Amino acid sequence: MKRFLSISVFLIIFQPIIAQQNYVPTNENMEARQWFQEAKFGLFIHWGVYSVLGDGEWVMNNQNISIDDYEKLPSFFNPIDFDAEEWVKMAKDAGMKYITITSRHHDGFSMFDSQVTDYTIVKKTPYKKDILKPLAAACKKEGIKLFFYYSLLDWHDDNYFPRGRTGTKIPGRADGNWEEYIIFMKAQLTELLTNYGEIAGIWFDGHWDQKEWDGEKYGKVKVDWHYEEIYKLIHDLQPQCLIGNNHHLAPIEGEDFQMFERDLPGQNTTGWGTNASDVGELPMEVCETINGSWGFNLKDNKHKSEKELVQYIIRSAGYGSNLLLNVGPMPNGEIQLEHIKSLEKVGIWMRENGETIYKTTAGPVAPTDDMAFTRRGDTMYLHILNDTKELFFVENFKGKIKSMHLYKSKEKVNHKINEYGMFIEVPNNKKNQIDTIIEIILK
Ligand code: FHN
Repeated sequence: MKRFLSISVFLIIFQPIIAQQNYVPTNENMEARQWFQEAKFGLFIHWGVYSVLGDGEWVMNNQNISIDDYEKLPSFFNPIDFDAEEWVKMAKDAGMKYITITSRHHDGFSMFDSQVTDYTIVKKTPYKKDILKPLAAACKKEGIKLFFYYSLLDWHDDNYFPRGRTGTKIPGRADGNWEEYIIFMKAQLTELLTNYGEIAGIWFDGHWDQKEWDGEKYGKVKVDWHYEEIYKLIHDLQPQCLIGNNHHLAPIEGEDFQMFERDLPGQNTTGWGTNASDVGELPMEVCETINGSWGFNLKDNKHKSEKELVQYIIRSAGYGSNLLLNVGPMPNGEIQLEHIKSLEKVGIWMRENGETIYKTTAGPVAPTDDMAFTRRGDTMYLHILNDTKELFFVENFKGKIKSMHLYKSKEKVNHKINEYGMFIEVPNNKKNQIDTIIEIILK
């Protein structure tokens, strides 16, 4: 049904971002932040009806699939091999401490039982079941925390109007009412935070869709996202629930963690990421794909090696950040075998070396291509990642060292510190292909 732009929408356009005013996190929230900061590794899951087409989660936009045609997709989505317990065990065995799953992505399809729309897995697919329910139960059973990804942007709902920068060529979209859209999101968030037990966090995405873009840089946000009300609603329903928003900006008041997409904090290698000056004080999370795609992509064989995955965990931890590593399950509910196997290998590494990652903070020197530091109290771990020289140099290292040895064998490591930094002697035959860990005890 065609709906018209209301006057109130005109009035709210061009308003600045208004965040949860004077937000004081509760004790539960502060404890949750601490847990999050220590957790270091989580599983990201992008799963929706788009998986049927095997062309990623942006397929609706990329192929300009009309609303009518896309609405046929749910009838092909019947994930009879989905086993929530298997997914959770896989994550746990990989050393992951939490799972973040797409409850609703940009295609606007709800993967849960929502009463405020008919466009849901329960009402529109032959599967007819809510997948978040068994996932929440399995997570609870295994002691894994659960976060819900929630898209702010929607290519399906007419009320997502004014339109954003993306999805503009999707045929069949009508004008709607922004305020109705906000009411809808609040109702869905209430469902997500009421019907699935304790939720560790809400992971927002899509803010950037409403930013002006001149082809080179982003400009003003065109709408009022009502963050103040939305963030307050979440914290009122579940005070411990951590709010993160993938807006690529400095944290907005009311948020509890900051995320970085395919980017180590402050690097902005993508060009559209977060600038170094916008890195805040909140716990951090870097997200990255296990191959090259978020949603299932049949032709994507860029599977990352064990070395790449483990080194990304280490580099993230070297910045004091978590890594949220993504898989895109197939439409039958299975995770690709290549990814299961890679996660098994990562799990073995984490069981042997997790002490140097979990519960650590960033080290004294920022990570480089060749190394990263992690630290817990007076113990520092130097992770040598890509070095073949026997004399390894850490520029700008300062600190008084009590002892230094190889993490595994406990063999003593010779070193020297001068005004330029620290020289460490590690014979090549003592080096590990993925990570040579040196334990340093400070005085
Ligand atoms: O558009 C999304 C994309 O599909 C995916 O969900 C990633 C995950 O960080 N975030 C958005 C792009 O910034």
